[in-house]
Amino acid sequence: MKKALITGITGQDGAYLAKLLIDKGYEVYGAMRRTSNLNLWRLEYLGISEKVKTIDFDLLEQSNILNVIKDIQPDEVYNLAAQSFVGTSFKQPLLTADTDAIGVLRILDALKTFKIDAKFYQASTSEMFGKVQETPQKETTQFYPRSPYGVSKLFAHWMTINYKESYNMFCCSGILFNHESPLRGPEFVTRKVCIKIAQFILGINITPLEIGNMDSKRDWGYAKEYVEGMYLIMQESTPDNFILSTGETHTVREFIEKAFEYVGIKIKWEGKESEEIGINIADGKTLIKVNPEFYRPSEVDLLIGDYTKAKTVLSWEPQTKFEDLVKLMTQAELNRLKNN
Ligand code: NAP
Ligand code: G4F
Repeated sequence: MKKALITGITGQDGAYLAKLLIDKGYEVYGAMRRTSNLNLWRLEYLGISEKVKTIDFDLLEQSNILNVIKDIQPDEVYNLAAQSFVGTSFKQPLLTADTDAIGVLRILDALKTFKIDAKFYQASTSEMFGKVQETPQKETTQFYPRSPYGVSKLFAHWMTINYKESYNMFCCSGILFNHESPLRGPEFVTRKVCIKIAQFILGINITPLEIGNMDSKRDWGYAKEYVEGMYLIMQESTPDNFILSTGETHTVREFIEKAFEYVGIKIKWEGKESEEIGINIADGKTLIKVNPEFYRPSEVDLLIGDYTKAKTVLSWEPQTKFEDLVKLMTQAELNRLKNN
């Protein structure tokens, strides 16, 4: 039985990946930091909370990382833990760098120190492309990160490559474009929109959706499919970096329009920039308004990934299209709220 250590087990990808590996017969160790509330709702949602062996782990604590690596002696380490919210990275840049940059180095160095022959996967991100230098973005596209999060992840990405090249370790990265699901954190724009729509429809909260920049474009895929790509990247005989994406891009505005459309509401837009509002055509009510609080000091305007390498080498391909993703997320929120 192979042993996998997954950091970030309480997050969206950690939960989906744990389910995939358990189904494949792995012994899964889920590394999680201590919080005042046990945060296992995603593992419970997937019915695997009893099957994951949870262990205390914090990316900020080197001695803890050393002990975990030494005790478990994993075959595969998936480092999914991170301060993953771009907005917060502007407000907490040092914490973000300590977690997302130095935290990764702590793990790499622990693996090197104990000469553990484990494969290591780093959760790299399309945020590293930032102010994009080429469209669509490929594995060879030059990086230009635009946030403390993106800069920290780029450090971790290069450290992963550096440990591979310097110490002959199996270190690889997935450069993943945005991937969403009903398990997405509520602060990310897709789930935020879907939660609000479910609240409108069920009459729980009828204040307008407050939103930031609606013109940025993202390449949104379905998280459940992306963890399959992570697994395939780790099964290669030589470590390499792969983009996982859909090859399509849509604005935040389109996501909002499609999600409202799914519940039978057509939106018309009035006003400009911070004064813009979205109105229900049927009754003239304001359902959306821009709140500049959600703007970022510097924005990533456009992301669209070329996943040709993953398709050719790994036979990985995304299945869920943008509109289906919007529908499945909106429906999941409606179900969740009705059941509660
Ligand atoms: P997520 O839902 O925000 O999960 C992040 C996980 O990291 C949570 O389990 C969190 O624990 C944990 N964590 C945060 N700080 C930690 C620390 N100091 N020590 C240990 N654990 C810590 O993120 P996700 O969407 O699953 O993404 C997984 C990874 O892929 C992240 O590294 C993210 O940056 C990267 N990524 C995500 C996307 C995407 O679109 N989802 C795209 C590209 C790359 P708590 O539950 O305690 O907060
Ligand atoms: O949903 P978001 O917060 O995701 P973002 O910034 O693209 O980052 C996500 O994807 C990255 C991969 O490219 C990951 F590495 C990262 O960990 C994370 O998972 O924002 C998407 C877009 C941005 O342009 C943002 O400015 O939506 C815009 N936006 C507009 N209004 C908003 C809002 N974002 C949030 N979170 N909340 C808003 O009200």
